[in-house]
Amino acid sequence: MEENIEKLGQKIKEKIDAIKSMADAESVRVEALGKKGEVIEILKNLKNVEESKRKEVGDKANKLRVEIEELIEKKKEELKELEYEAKIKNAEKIDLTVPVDDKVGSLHPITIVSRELEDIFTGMGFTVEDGNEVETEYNNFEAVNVPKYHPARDMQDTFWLENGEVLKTQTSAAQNKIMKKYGAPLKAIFPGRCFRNEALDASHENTFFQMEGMMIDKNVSISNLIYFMKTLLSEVFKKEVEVRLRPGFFPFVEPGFELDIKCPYCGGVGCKVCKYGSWIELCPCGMIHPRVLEMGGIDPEEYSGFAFGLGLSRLAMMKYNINDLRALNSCDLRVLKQMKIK
Ligand code: FA5
Repeated sequence: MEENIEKLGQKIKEKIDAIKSMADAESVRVEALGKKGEVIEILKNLKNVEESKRKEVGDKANKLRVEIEELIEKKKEELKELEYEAKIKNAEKIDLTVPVDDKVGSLHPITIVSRELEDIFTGMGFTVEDGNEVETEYNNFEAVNVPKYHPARDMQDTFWLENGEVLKTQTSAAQNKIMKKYGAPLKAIFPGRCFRNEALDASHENTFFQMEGMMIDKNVSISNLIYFMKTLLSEVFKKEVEVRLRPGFFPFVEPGFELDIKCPYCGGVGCKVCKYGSWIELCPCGMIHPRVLEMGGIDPEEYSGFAFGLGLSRLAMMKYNINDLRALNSCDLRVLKQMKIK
């Protein structure tokens, strides 16, 4: 009997060596270890083995069962690996030119608003620039006139990396690099993801989007700023939008403003969107501080400019009547399906 087990083991191992496909592997497994498999039959019939030899035969058959299980599993892994390599080598080629089925998904509301703004601004001669998400402390703070230990740093609770860099708290962090890259005159916008350590609520997220804009030239004034913002917002909301400026403090602009829009939903009568205040705070802005121009390599005696930092997430929220900003980052398909816009 023990000799038979050895011979059987030999025979099964030869079959395992010859396996060429997953189907082969499965049939060898069933033949040996299935309900009526050869090894299982030995175990089932142990009661018929002479008592003195029963334990020894049982141990051997069990050992063989385990060994075969392992060998077949190993073979399956090898086959998977070969299949994968073959796919990479030749078979699967993806045709990137096949038209996308645009009924399956949709662009995210923030992407839609961002692209809409990019179209409007490029039509007015602005370039669209990229910014980093990880920034140096210098670009995020010092270069926009927020020195170390200045109380203005407290306005933005920041995520610091171990190497001393930060997750960008504002798109203004790209101002210095863009000034150095293009010099004056320049007209640029730079949308981007920002991060702050915030107490979260319906209008505050720890990860949100802003769109920065800068125009620098000779004789740029606040009137230019108001003109561009009015044109932009009227296009976004598809109607004439009334704006007002209030004084606002940002260390990198002088004077600085908060730009509010007359609520585009109720026309200023008062509603839930404007919290019955008639105006919505949307876009801090101002004339770029001479020191910031200087740090960007631009002569403030010759040039002036405006900058603004539009809250893109909040604009998307308003445009699409979303009453909680957190829904935009939720990645919850049930929520995003309701926002399927284009
Ligand atoms: C700034 O970030 C300035 N860098 C803007 C600026 C640029 C001013 C250029 C002057 C010149 P503030 O912290 O207010 O400012 O943010 C700008 C906008 O980003 C806010 O009006 C708001 O719409 C949006 N925002 C700020 N924090 C959050 C947040 N936690 N969640 C969602 N949106 C936010």
